[in-house]
Amino acid sequence: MINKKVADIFYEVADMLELDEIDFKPRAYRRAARTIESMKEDILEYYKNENLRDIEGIGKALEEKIIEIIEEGRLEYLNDLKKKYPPGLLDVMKVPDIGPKTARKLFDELDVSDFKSLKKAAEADEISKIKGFGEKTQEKILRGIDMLEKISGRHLLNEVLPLADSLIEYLEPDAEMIEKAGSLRRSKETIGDVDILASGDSSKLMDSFSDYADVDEVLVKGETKTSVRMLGGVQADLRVVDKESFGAALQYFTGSKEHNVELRQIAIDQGYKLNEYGLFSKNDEKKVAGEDEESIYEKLGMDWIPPELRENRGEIEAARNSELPQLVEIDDIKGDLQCHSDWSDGVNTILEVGRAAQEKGYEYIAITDHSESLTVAGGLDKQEIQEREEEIRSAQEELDIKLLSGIEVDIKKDGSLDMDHETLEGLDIVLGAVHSNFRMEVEDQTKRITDAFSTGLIDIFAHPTGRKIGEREPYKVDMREIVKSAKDNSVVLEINASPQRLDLDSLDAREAKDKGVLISLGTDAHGLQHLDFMKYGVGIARRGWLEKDDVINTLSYEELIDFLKER
Ligand code: DGT
Ligand code: CA
Ligand code: CA
Ligand code: ZN
Repeated sequence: MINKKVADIFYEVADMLELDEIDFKPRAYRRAARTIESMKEDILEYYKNENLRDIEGIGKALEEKIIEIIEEGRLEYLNDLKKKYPPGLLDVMKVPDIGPKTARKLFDELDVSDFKSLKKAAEADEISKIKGFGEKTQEKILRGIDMLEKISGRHLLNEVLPLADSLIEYLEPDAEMIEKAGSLRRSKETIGDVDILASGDSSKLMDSFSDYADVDEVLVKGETKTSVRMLGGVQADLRVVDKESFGAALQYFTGSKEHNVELRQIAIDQGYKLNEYGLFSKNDEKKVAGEDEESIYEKLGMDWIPPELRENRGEIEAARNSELPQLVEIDDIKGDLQCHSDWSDGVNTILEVGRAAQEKGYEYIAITDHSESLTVAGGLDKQEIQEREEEIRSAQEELDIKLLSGIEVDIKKDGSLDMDHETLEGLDIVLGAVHSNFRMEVEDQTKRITDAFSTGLIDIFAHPTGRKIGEREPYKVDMREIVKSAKDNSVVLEINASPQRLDLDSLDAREAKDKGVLISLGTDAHGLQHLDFMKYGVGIARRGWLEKDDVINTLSYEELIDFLKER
């Protein structure tokens, strides 16, 4: 769809205009971009019917610009804006704490024109000397640069998975076999590029792939591999192999590299050679396996290893000893344990949320609106919690699914909770979370959280490190202490399934499991479409070696209520 391209150009225009300190125009562009981006219909249809102005927020000026993008494939206005300011300033503005005003000032005073010159200026201690900036701002900018370098070129799962799924659906009729490979198959937290493996008529598959509507540019096209850049910038590789070596290729291109290196060594030690074509006997070069993955692992003397575990973190030894975990699956999940309604910052009513969760086949969903001190998110006070109770009761009458009346209570700076204890005790489920004062010393932050645990009122500690991938570093805590205290106080730790959080990450989740701490999954939904994030949370749980019994969302409603009462 061309919608994405138009939206991206409008976002860029908005950012460039903000550099120019124009007040209302950027907002109009940004609003139009958001509308166009979220429309189900292709705006090409509007263009053909000459009714683009029926779209909300599109007047004459924006209509003309959309037509230009559709007809010319570019927008002259944006090109002009880019002549006025270096386009690299858009990258500078991606650093947290740098808005258009700051970017402009850095440009005017220090000639900062792109990410590279920003880094140079910060490292040369030049930024701290600008009036009104200081050491602290420079520190923050340096930290932001560091974080962006880590994520650079990587994408969030919700940006990539739907795209890969539609692509596979589109290619399926041309393929004998087709599968995701690479980090996407391993459910990694972020994705570098999409790897797809197929067998079938190669020239037909490669042609279909290159012709796909969401392909922006074909980078390399060959008989065995074609690489493209999709609209929005995600790269995708399609590899086509013979059916006889599909399993070997799938194993190879699923990775991880670390897992493969280890596996290849084991093959050598046992007198084999392992590559993307198969497993071969070293003496006579005879192929002993390769059509499917299972037979390769079997010949090497181990159980088949689920892709999420293939990181060379002990899975090979476990597979040899038949000690791999029985990983939790999406179908084991009976409910969602974090979501927000329109009582705080969610967009849907409690009934709408309940209905959507019911349609997903859940037994229950916890409504966990924010508490009072989170004013930006419309946090609830004691009175409002009681009013909300009425609405939960009446929504419950309309539903088969069970609603849990809950809260995401703020843990304040001193470790106390942002709600009186009696009210908290009256709720079905209490999530505790840190939403402010992220930059405390590690000892203080840890104590703040463990103090909150020892009130005995917190059932689940939500998004335990507070990270937002590509936007905010985790706050500094001693995770071993947190896990220990969670164990002592029977607090459950959350894997937040929102693709930008995925927090706990898989390593911390595994550490928690090893120490006997239970995990809960919550999508943190603020709109109905977010309820679909559950699969990303399950992916992290699996990467963390978690089994069904480690995750409280696999409990039935009665079991869950008993558990919450007894803990
Ligand atoms: P990404 O794309 O950065 O999120 O991570 P991956 O794991 O998808 O990596 P990618 O796309 O570079 O390659 C896909 C898989 O192909 C990778 O997981 C393992 C395999 N592979 C690629 N290059 C090598 C290599 O040099 N050695 C080995 N053993 N395997 C490789
Ligand atoms: Ca990849
Ligand atoms: Ca790749
Ligand atoms: Zn939260």
